[in-house]
Amino acid sequence: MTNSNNKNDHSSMGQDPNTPYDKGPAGGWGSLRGVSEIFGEVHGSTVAAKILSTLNKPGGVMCSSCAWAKPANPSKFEFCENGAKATLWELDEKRADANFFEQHSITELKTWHDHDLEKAGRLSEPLRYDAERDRYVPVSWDVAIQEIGAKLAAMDPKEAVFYSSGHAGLEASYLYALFARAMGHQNLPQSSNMCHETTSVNLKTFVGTPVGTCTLEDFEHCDAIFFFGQNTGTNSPRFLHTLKAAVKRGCKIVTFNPIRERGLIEFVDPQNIMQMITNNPTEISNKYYQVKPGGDIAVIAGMMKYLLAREEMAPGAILDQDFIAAETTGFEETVEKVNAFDWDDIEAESGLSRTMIEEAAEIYIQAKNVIGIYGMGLTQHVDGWLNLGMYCNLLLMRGNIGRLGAGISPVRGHSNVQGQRTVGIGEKSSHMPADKLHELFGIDAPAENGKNIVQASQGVLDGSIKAMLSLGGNLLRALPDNERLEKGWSNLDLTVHIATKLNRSHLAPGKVSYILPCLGRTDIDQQQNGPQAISMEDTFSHIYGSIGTAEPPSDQVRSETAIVAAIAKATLPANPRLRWDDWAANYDLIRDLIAETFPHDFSDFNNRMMQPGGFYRGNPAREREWKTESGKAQFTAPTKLSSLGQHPSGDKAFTLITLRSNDQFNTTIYGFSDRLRGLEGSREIVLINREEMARLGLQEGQIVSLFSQVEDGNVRQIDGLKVTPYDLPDGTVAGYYPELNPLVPLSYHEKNSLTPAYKGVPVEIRQ
Ligand SMILES: Nc1nc2c(c(=O)[nH]1)N[C@H]1C(S)=C(S)[C@@H](COP(=O)(O)OP(=O)(O)OC[C@H]3O[C@@H](n4cnc5c(=O)[nH]c(N)nc54)[C@H](O)[C@@H]3O)O[C@H]1N2
Ligand SMILES: Nc1nc2c(c(=O)[nH]1)N[C@H]1C(S)=C(S)[C@@H](COP(=O)(O)OP(=O)(O)OC[C@H]3O[C@@H](n4cnc5c(=O)[nH]c(N)nc54)[C@H](O)[C@@H]3O)O[C@H]1N2
Ligand SMILES: [Mo]
Repeated sequence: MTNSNNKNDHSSMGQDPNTPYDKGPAGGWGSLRGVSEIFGEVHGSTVAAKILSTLNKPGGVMCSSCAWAKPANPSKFEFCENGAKATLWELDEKRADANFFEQHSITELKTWHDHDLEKAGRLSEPLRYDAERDRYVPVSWDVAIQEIGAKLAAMDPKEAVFYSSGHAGLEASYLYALFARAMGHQNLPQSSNMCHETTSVNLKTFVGTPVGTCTLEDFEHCDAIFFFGQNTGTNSPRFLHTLKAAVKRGCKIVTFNPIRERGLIEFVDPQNIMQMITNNPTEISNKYYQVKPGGDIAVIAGMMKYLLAREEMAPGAILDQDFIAAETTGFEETVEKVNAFDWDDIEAESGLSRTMIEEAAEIYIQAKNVIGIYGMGLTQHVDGWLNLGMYCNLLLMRGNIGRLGAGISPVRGHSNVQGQRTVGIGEKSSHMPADKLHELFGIDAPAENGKNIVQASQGVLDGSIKAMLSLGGNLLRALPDNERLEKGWSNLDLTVHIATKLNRSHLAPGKVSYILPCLGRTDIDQQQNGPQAISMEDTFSHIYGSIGTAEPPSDQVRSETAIVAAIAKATLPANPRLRWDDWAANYDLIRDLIAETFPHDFSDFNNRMMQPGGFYRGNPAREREWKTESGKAQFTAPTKLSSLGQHPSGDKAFTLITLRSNDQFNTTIYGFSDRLRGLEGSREIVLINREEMARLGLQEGQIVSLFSQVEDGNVRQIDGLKVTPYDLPDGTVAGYYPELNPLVPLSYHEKNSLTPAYKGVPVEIRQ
């Protein structure tokens, strides 16, 4: 019930969070310090320096952190603070080896902090859980693979789930997706199910593509960029260089976010000596509006009302009527619904004044080309579909999709999260063409869809799922309701983790449980046919090759591709067309198969993968080819003004936003400094503004509990949170992911895609 993951007290009294904006701009000296702290702590060798110098450059290592583009003409250092942290974290010289596991039982390790589990070092040999000794013990690869294969072969395929976090390259991912379908299931959930699934499902309905329509080139031609719920400074810092260049050209940036995120306010380019010496930041956002969580539909409805009113005064001057008539459907109904909304309600739901919303709308009108950026602030809400529908409406009104300098642009999370979907990871039959599977391998994939991560988790709880394979990731920290789920996990017959570092999910072993250590992106991948490259896709649908150059952590560590191939071979009946050994020996063969399976996206894959700037697989909506049901871009008539599933009720009730700090990559906690927000020392905190503190009689530093207000018979509670004053809208509290995940019910998710609504949970504060 309580947050037990707190053995080491890393807290020191934080700096005064009431003035978080005096901590200096994003980038700058702070980012260099952030890197050097990890550099000194984890790895001081020249190998690390060498790898960093090749990061995100053609022929080098593609960063394992975020999915931002790798430009054709990279800077001298084409990496950011967080990319460097991710790289150095992987190049860890410490080893979580047999000796480590001999010393620490699972019961003990469960009391460790996430940070300390990963700090144990790189996993370096295959391990099997020994229940009697409550320890993971070394095992040979042969025994591990044969036992896993035999267990999988003996079960109903639909009882197995193959999860992947968005790290693994296209080669391993394709084999994984093929393996599942050859076995007879499509239970292929992915981290995007907790992330941009709202995009994949809903953007497809609105404009006929599950991914964004922009490329890097558009940022050279846009006149305004809107930001809804994406935190660039922390989550895709290299984007700040693109923004800086756009600002210098005179491009306007308008941000809607409940939190004043440093990186969207100002930025000192750590690669620009003059800026560093003078500490003279570039101002990023012209306008920054602290919308209430879930208030974006109201904001956009207000902006649309303003556009419609202006159009009425000067017909043809504001809207792109030709575009609307020729390329879209649903406009009239949408106009009717938007005009029916009252300004008082719009102001109440958004927390912003009519003047502010009209001011933003005027900037939108003045710009010829507009890009709409968004992130988790729009996707992780119950009515996330309507957030995106309204955003598309706004852009479509002035023809801002499908031309240079304009478009809708989700910023993806994991470095290959988008690419894994492109090559077949996903629970739907449509994710991998059935005719190709039949033609190439004689496989008939199941016609019915498999389970996404919410459905798979429900299956763990109700006992219908028996085996869980994880290609990376840390589900028992990342998922909602993780405390409830952890209990269900131990009832699984088989759990297999293919991982680089130890995490909490490994500590909930099923009846038979393995940890299989794998190579990371930076490691040399030596196979029978020589060293291998792997590939990945960025948020702009560009595909790049990546070659690791570091010595692997031990000779026992295998590539993800080789591990997946070996388990598949041990599970499936022999089929001469499934050449698992050959594929593991030479990844060129896998890329040929990817090109044959998805010819439109990957033709001539092997020859193009090292192209500087990556090769573009194209996007139909960018060409105004609308692959929707109607063959047109779809306006969405709004049904409500808030994307919250449930408004909090009562005096002590608040909407909770769960946040990432600048010192974490998802569940990997590098440290305890959220430098850009001026928060230091502790992650067990609850942010709330001073007026709300006074109203409730709360003192700074006081310890409180949060209770979830979603009622389904389960009490969801977190104790021990330190009250920390912070500039937030009224009625809003915030705290860190993953610590607060037990408060989010598994059933509280976006309507169409089931993406958990991590950004709008109704909670109550209790003293
Ligand atoms: N350093 C670092 N980089 C990362 C990650 C990491 O953990 N650390 N994670 C990676 C992954 S997997 C992903 S998906 C991306 C995530 O990157 P983002 O999409 O930026 O996601 P978050 O940091 O969760 O939150 C985004 C912002 O939404 C705002 N927000 C919350 N609720 C609302 C709302 O209702 N409306 C609006 N307009 N804004 C709101 C929050 O204040 C926050 O600034 O980052 C990737 N990059
Ligand atoms: N409350 C709340 N919850 C959230 C979110 C939120 O905003 N709020 N965000 C959600 C989002 S956007 C996402 S994407 C998910 C993230 O969910 P996951 O992707 O499942 O989690 P990660 O923390 O990225 O996984 C970290 C682990 O991956 C393993 N790993 C690292 N590198 C590699 C590699 O190269 N190969 C392999 N095989 N393993 C590797 C390591 O063992 C490490 O411990 O969390 C979601 N959960
Ligand atoms: Mo994500």
